[in-house]
Amino acid sequence: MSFQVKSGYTPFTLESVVHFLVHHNFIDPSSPLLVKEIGDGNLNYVFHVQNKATEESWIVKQALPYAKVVGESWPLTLDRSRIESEALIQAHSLVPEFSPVVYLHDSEKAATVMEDLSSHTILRKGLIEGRVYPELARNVGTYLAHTLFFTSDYGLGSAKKKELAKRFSNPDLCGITESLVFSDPFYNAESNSFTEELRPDVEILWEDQDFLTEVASLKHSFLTKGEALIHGDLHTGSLFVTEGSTKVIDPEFAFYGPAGFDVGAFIANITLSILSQEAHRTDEEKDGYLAYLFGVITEVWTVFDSTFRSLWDTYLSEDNRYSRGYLNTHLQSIFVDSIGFAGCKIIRRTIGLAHVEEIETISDPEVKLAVERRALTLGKKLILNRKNIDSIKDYIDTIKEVI
Ligand code: SR1
Ligand code: MG
Repeated sequence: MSFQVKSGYTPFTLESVVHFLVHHNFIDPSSPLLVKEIGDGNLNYVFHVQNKATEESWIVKQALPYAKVVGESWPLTLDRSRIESEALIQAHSLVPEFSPVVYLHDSEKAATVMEDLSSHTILRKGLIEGRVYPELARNVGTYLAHTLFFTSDYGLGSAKKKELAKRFSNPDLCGITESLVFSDPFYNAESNSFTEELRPDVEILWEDQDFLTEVASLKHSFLTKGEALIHGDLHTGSLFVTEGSTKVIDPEFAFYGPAGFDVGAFIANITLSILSQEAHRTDEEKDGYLAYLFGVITEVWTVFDSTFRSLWDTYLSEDNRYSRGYLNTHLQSIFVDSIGFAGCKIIRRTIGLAHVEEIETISDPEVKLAVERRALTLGKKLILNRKNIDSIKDYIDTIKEVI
């Protein structure tokens, strides 16, 4: 397999990443350094470089010319590295408190040097450990409202929005989502992966034509609804948290897409955490922790909704002044999309290519199977009933019916 990469590109080693930082004047060649590769995602290398004398540190994220999770048989554009760095810079300009600082992007090396967030934990891991993040829902709701409003026609004006959209054409990464979220889990695709005991449940999904038509309708929205510059992969592995701080990372899937895709991704991944809790908490802990997670879903939507309304009231673009009365309809459409996309995401993480740690680490096969069955039942309900789920309380009640 050969790749079409720029002539100066080679994947970094622990040594060459240091040369790269020296070349860009971040460090002196004589600095005493600690260098580690810490990437645990599906696609990239992530290096942590620390100057032991000054304790300054950096993250260097480098794209590989293929999907690391699959191997060299799945080539991927290195341009996603540029898209990611530009999306981070864009988010930082709107919500600096929720975005890491980008220090430098080198397009030849497909590498970005950014703020080290080692003091933070990946949210998915924190939720597996049963941690509580009191600011999380408010921060994510605020992040979503600002990024999704200010990059839309309503926040930016239609001409500027079209200019911005030119920089975020992202066909390779959108192609991954189109396959792994909206296509492969819904037929007998090679990329799927699930235990044999789940097959009868999966085959029921594959044979339900009304259900497949609803999935096709959601896929059509993903393909065509260029509402806002979305993160595109806002799961709990794309959030770095402490008790008081929330940072959104990894926007390499960013493109102009449906606003509900980001909201739905976050809600879906909190829902997967909810479904898996019976395996991770003791009976005494479980109810309290579930109440916290239900509260996160409720609050993220209510904060998103109220913040988006107030941004609309204050900053609606001049060219959309006659659309002012469209707000309720617009938010209702984002809500319905969010529920449907959440359903697709819950199903893809259960039977598709890339699963989630909170379910994969369940050691009792019977408990794991029961959790996976509930995930499929819930995902299907959300997709089929999304237009009748009228409020975030209805969404929570739908999860409660299933568990
Ligand atoms: C081949 S990449 C698999 C998944 O990892 C990313 O986080 C995205 O969710 C993608 O679908
Ligand atoms: Mg990622």
